[in-house]
This record gives sequence, C-alpha cells and structure tokens, in this order.
Amino acid sequence: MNSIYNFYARVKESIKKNQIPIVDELSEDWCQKMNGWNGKLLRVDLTRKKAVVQEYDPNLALFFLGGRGFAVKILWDELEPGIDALSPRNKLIFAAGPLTAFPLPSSGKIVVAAKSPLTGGYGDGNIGTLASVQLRRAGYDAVVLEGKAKKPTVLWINDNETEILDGRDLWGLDAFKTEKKIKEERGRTVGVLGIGPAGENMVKIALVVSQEGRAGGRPGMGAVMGSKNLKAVAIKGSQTIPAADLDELKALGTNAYKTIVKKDNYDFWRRQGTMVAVEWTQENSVLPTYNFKEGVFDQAKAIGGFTMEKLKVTQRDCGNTTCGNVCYNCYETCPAFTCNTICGNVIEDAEKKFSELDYENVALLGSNIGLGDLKKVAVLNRLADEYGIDTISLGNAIGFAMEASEKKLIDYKIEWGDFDEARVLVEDVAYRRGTGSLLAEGVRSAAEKLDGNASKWAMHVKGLEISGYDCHTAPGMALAFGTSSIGAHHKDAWVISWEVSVGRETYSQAKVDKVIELQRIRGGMFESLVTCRLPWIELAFDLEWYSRFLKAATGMDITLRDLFTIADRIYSLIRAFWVREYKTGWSSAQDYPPARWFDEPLTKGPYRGATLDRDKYDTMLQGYYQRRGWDRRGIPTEATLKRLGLEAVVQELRQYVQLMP
Ligand code: PTT
Ligand code: SF4
Repeated sequence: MNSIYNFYARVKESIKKNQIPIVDELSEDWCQKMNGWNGKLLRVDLTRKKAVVQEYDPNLALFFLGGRGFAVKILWDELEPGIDALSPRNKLIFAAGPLTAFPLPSSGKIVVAAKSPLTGGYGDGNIGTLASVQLRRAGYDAVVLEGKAKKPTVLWINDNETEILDGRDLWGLDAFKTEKKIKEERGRTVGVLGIGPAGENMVKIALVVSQEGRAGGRPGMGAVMGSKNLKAVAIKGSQTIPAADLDELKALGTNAYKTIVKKDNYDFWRRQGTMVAVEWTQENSVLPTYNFKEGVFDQAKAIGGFTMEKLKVTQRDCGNTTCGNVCYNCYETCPAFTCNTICGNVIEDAEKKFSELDYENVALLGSNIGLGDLKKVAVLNRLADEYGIDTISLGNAIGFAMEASEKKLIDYKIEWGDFDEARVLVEDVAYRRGTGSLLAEGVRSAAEKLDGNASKWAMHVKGLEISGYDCHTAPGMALAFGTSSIGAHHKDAWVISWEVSVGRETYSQAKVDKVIELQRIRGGMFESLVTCRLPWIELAFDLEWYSRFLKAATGMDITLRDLFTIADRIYSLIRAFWVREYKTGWSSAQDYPPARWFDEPLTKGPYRGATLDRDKYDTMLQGYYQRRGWDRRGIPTEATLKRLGLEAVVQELRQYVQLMP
C-alpha cells in the first residue's frame, strides 16, 4: 500500500505531465509555509494511547485540497481492503479544508469519514460546527483516529497538547448532555463532536452530533466512533491559520457578507431555510410519502415551511454565535465564525423541548411515515439528534417497518402516521431492541432478512437510505442518487430543481452532464474546500468568489477548472475505493435506484401512473460512465486513473478486478 508520504516523487512527475494545473512547479517557499493549510495532521492511536503530530506532504494539499479529498486519499492508502468497518482497523477522519475557519461566510464545516459499516464502501458526512474552527486554530487540518480505546474515552485537543481522557462518566448520555458536560468543564467555546447511545451501540445509521442540532456522517460514522470507544472529541485552539494575505481575506469576507445579505431571496431564506422545500416538493410531486410510494402527501401543509414559521422560536447557525453579526473584526480573538445564511430553524416540539428542523428531517420523519403534525415530527427529529441517529435513514427505517407491518412481514404492529409507536421505535433503534435491532442495521440488511420481495421497496442505493426526493418522475435525480459517492444522498448532486425546470420526463445526456457538473461543484469542490454550499445554492452567491478566497488564503491561482479536476480525481478515487471493497461483486447494478420506482406507479397526484423506465435509465447510466471515463461496469479505466495522476491506484486495483485500458 502506498503511503501519502511516498507521494512526492510521483507528484513531481505528474506536474511534468501537466496533471496538476494549479502549479507550474512546486515553489519551495510555498512548500515551507503552505499558506492556507496548517500542513499538519494529528494522528491518534486509541489502542496505544498515543498521539503524534505529522507534517504531511504538501502534495496531498495540491492533489486533494482538503476535507473529503484528504479523507479518501488517507483511507485508500492506509486501510487494509476488506476490513470490518467496526473493527479497530478502520480509521475515523475529521478533515477541514483550506477555507475552513477563515473569516469568510459559512466556513465552519468539517468532513467526517471512514469505511462505512452501513454500505461497506466509502462513507462521509459534513458537519457545521465550532469544532472545525477550533481544529484549524489548534494547528491541524485533520485528525486521524485509529485503533480502539479499552474503555470509554474523550479525546481532548488543546493546541499542541493532546490528552486521551476517561469518558466513562459520559458513556450512556445523549449527545446533547455529553456536549453540555464537556463545555461545563472546558468552556463554552470548546468545539465538541460527540455520539449518543446509537453510536455507542454501533447502530449502523448512527452519526456524529454537535451543538444540539448539527449532525453528520450518515453512513454510520457515529457507529465507527462508538466502535472505538470514543464518546467525544473536544477541541480548543488559539493559533492563527497561515494565510497568504489575511487583510485581503478579511476584505473579501466583508464584501462577501454584504453581497449575501443583498440577495433577492435573502429575507425569505432567513424566514424558512431549507424548510421552504416542503411546499416545493409537494407542488412538484416529489415529496417522499409512505415509504416513497407516492410523491404527494395530503397533510403536507401541516408540516411545511409556513407552519414552521408560525412555531419558530429561534434560529441557529453552525457557529453557534446566534448574534448573526458580521463579526470578522474580532477574528483573531473570537473563536466563533459567522454564517449570515443562517438556516437552523428551531421550534418547540410536542414535548415542549427545542428541535432544530430541516427539510430532510421533516420529509423523512413526516410525510414518509405518514405523520402530519410538525410538533410531533419535531419530537422524532430531536430524539434522533439526542440519540445520534441519522434522521434520513431513520425515516426510511420507520417507513420500511410500517410497510412491513402492513404486509404482515414482521411480528410488530405499527401503522402509518402512528406517532406513539414511532417514538418507541426510535428508542428501540438506538438501543437495538426487538424490531429496532433489525432496523439498526439499515433497510438493505433488514429487507434481506424478510420475505415478500422486501428488497424491492427497501429504499436505498448501495445500502444508504434515500434522502428526501421521490424519483418516480425524476430520472436525473434518480441518476444522482444512483451515482452519489456514498450511496443514496442528494448532497453531491441535488439536480431535482433544475430537472423540474427543464422537463422531468426526458432521459437526456444534458441531465447526465448536469449531474456531473453538480457532483464536481458540490461533491468535489465544497466537500474539499471545506465550506458550506448553501450560500451558493440558495442565494446564488457566485462560485468565482471561492477562487478569490483561495487566492487570498493560499497565494495560488486556483481556478474553478482546477477545482473540478481535483473533484474528478476525488470521485474516481472514491469509486476505486468502492470497487476494491466490493471486488468482483462490483457491477453497474450498484448504481441503480430501488425497484419500487421502476415497477410501482404513483397512485396519487398529477403524475399518477408514472414510473421510471429501466432501459432509458441504463442508457443514461452508460452515458454517465462514458463522460467520467469509467467502463461499462462503472470502474475507472486505466487511462482515466493515469490522466488524474492516480497511477498507483491502477496497480492496486488490478489485484481485485480486471481494468479496461
Ligand atoms: C446531511 C443530511 C442532511 S442534508 C440533513 S438536513 W439538509 C439531515 N440532518 C440531520 C440532523 O440535523 N440530525 C440528524 N440526527 N440527522 C440528520 N440527517 C440528515 O443529514 C446541515 C446543512 C444542511 S441541512 C444541508 S442540506 C447542507 N449540507 C451541506 C453539505 O453536505 N456539505 C456542505 N459543504 N455544506 C452543506 N451545507 C448544509 O448543511 P451529512 P449540519 Mg449534515 C441536525 O450531515 O451526513 O452530510 O448528511 O450538517 O451542520 O447539520 O448542517 O436539508
Ligand atoms: Fe451552517 Fe446553515 Fe450557515 Fe451553512 S447556511 S454554515 S449549514 S448555518
């Protein structure tokens, strides 16, 4: 296996071959300072209780930028193929990027990644959290967690000091209480990434939680953390992140914040955030309903953005600053970063507790399980955050259980819209009790254990449950789910709104191209920068800003084209990771959405009778592979890997599958 530290010579060779357009030659000065990056990662072996600071090769930054790019490169280089994702041999990575934590809009994000116990492939997620800012200020770009602690543990990173603390008093607590306790001891501004009981119990749909309403790592990243006996990572830093031109960065930040507030949609966005999507998906018949049987829900209004507005008590951002002021002036002293696109809308739920709502949470825990009461949906949402379970997979799992109960495939009675039983089931999933234990493995696994063709209506791709868009009438979005890098998630290519605007019936090459374009921007660029993509998506904040930010941060001219090359490299490496794990079991069938959308027509709404067409989907999928330079099985060809500077991947992948030239 190749270590990232042997990368240097090959990179120099690649520069000669013009594979890294962002630099003509490696400037020694830049290599020394690495402006934009800290140039260091923290590696913690939990088994041996050892932490080492490693200076990484600057070429890692040039080739993979940060975040998801760093994560997949490290996992590819260092993971033994075929390991159990819940064994100490898996590695859990938290990685920031070259824009994270600078005084720029929405820059407080971090990627959490590992081999996924849910899908068996590459897994990651993106969390907005002060921990991202603190990590960069502590002098690191990433933390790599290896091994397994003997007993429950908390990792404490305080600038250059790292301690592995006894976490036994926190084990068993929910994610909110865990963070609260850590902050009581270590201060309000400490960044905390924690798990709830679901992560502790290695529930495969468990994720990592921060700040009572920020969560990420859908494909079981919380379970990986739990498997390492790691309850939380707490971080505090006080250093200045090296920037090529900090004054210019601040000036750009000032302008960027001002530009954002002047956007036409700004006020409405601040009112509704992502909740605006409930009405839109209902109008366009793509709101997941009754386990994705339908695209319309007769109680959609009751769980929509306008209902939420009436119940809203406050709004929160990832920085947890709540002031909403453009406060980059105190950048050097204040650990908070500011997002003025604030999206977290908080309501009081049916149990009189606060719950932060987003579209996905409401669609999956509302219409998808037939529940039309927003305050009750909010209870399930808050419980998911407390226990540390992904709301999307949870809503799929509950919907699956309701359908299985209706079909009498399980010995458990739960009807559509039954809040009380759903509430019990959430807890049962977190503690792996009864039917909850079946669902804790994800719907792919649950379906395999049931009769009655359950696999046809277990709504997932590659084992990851589908997020909030029904695709009976959206072939482009179905392709986006099919080819997403972590399984069925909209994060890489939310093509649905464009698709609805250009005509949803077609299976055109234009849709293929759009999916790839969005994967480059969202799945490649934003996930490796690492910053929030919402200002761009929701408020049309121009992408060119990010090249300007990068210039000020790194001193390099990194164009959007360069970023897309990096994105393609990341995508092909992620694909190689999946193929190496699945070996000869890999085929284009892995890139198919569930059979339900092809075989069971909608029975309600304006598109009644509609289904996806298998042959046409297949043509689109093959068109997608061609554009990416992958073969008919969806495996990158030798030529593609070499073009992207991934020669070493060719050698290794050949051990597992035959590669096309
Ligand atoms: C993300 C997925 C989403 S996408 C949502 S709501 W969304 C769900 N949120 C969950 C949650 O909350 N609690 C919980 N227990 N499970 C949840 N599962 C679901 O996870 C989130 C925002 C949102 S709100 C979105 S779209 C954007 N996502 C971004 C992204 O992926 N990358 C990026 N560079 N910027 C993004 N900005 C926006 O961030 P996953 P967050 Mg999330 C509580 O985790 O695994 O990536 O899946 O990060 O800080 O909560 O912000 O309508
Ligand atoms: Fe966080 Fe929302 Fe701001 Fe993005 S838009 S940084 S998710 S508060």
